[in-house]
Amino acid sequence: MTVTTITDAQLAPKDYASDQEVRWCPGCGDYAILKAVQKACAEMGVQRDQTVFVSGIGCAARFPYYMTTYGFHTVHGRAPAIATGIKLANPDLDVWVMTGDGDGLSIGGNHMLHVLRRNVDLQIILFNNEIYGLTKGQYSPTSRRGTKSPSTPLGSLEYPVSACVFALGAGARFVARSVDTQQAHLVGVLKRARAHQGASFVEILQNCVVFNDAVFEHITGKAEAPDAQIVVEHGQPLLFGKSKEKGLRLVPGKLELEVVTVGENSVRFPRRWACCTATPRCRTSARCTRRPGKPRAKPISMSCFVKSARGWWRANDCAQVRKDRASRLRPPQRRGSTCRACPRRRRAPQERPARGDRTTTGATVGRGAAANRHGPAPAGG
Ligand SMILES: Cc1ncc(C[n+]2csc(CCOP(=O)(O)OP(=O)(O)O)c2C)c(N)n1
Ligand code: SF4
Ligand SMILES: [Mg+2]
Repeated sequence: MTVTTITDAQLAPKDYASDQEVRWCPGCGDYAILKAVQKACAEMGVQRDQTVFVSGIGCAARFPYYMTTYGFHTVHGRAPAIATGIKLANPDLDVWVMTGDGDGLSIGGNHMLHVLRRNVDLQIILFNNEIYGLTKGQYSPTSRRGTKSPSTPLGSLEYPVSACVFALGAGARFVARSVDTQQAHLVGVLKRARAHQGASFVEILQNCVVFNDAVFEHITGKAEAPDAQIVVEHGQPLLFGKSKEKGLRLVPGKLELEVVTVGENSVRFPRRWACCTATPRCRTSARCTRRPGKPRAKPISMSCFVKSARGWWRANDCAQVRKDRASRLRPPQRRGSTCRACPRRRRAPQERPARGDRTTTGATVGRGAAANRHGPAPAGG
């Protein structure tokens, strides 16, 4: 008889799906994200018993229930702190933070900032639906200006935060953006996020069919996507458009991007990417003849657009924590032994001043801070 052992390396996406009933609204983008994560896990051979999904509060935060890995549904905005603790306690675990735009950038904005700054080795997946879904549609920090919601009935006045720009500002070394419905792209991004050592930040544009339906239609719609998305690939020019006929380039001599058309005004792919030298009247060059027309809308970037090495948290800080933990677990010092920090001999316990003795400063031992602040306690006090 042949006995087949199923290892996690052979698991299929459905093996990462738990038996819990999925309670998102029908049509919610969260389903597609769940599917993509399960597919990515299967393709990467993720070990279920070595993986933890940590979430805060919100619709997105229900995620850990639906995975057959370990999981924590924690406190609003605090998933990064709890995930940091988990990673610290066991650096070998694969820890994912699943958060929403409200959870991660509103109440948890501070925690998000610091987990990225510390470069803790986590995958942080932010479901951005530009709304508080769970609490019935209030505007969130990513809602665009003018969003009408129960908490902003006349339209929101604030300018939104860009999740990716926030992450870059916090010093994140891996920042990516994808879309719930673009499965192939999303799975690829998730795999690269997991492969990165250090904090990986992935923003997913997620459709909330109930409270903010079609809010990303101008980016994700079939007709709009070619002109609105730019898929960033390492070492490749930033091309977009139906037949990749358009591109983004730096305006020569300026830290500014402009949209150009390949083949127009001497723009060629890819060698002349830097400047259109044969066009005397262009704004960017005295020799450029191109008359700048109406500025074209710039597409938003997709994929991983920052990835560089930096000392990551496990290597530096976990070593420090392990050292500290080891020193705490060391057997207690014997009486009268030498102090490890200085050549003095430790005082044996019987040499320590007894409760009520006066110290050299005149304070009384053993009566707490108040007794020391206010001098010796009255007799019998
Ligand atoms: C301390 C605290 N404050 C407020 C809430 C109410 N609350 C629950 S979820 C949520 C916002 C969730 O929005 P988001 O993170 O965008 O998740 P979504 O539901 O959109 O997936 C809020 C404000 C709470 N549960 N706890
Ligand atoms: S309220 Fe929106 S985000 Fe929440 S489950 Fe329903 S569709 Fe999804
Ligand atoms: Mg939200």
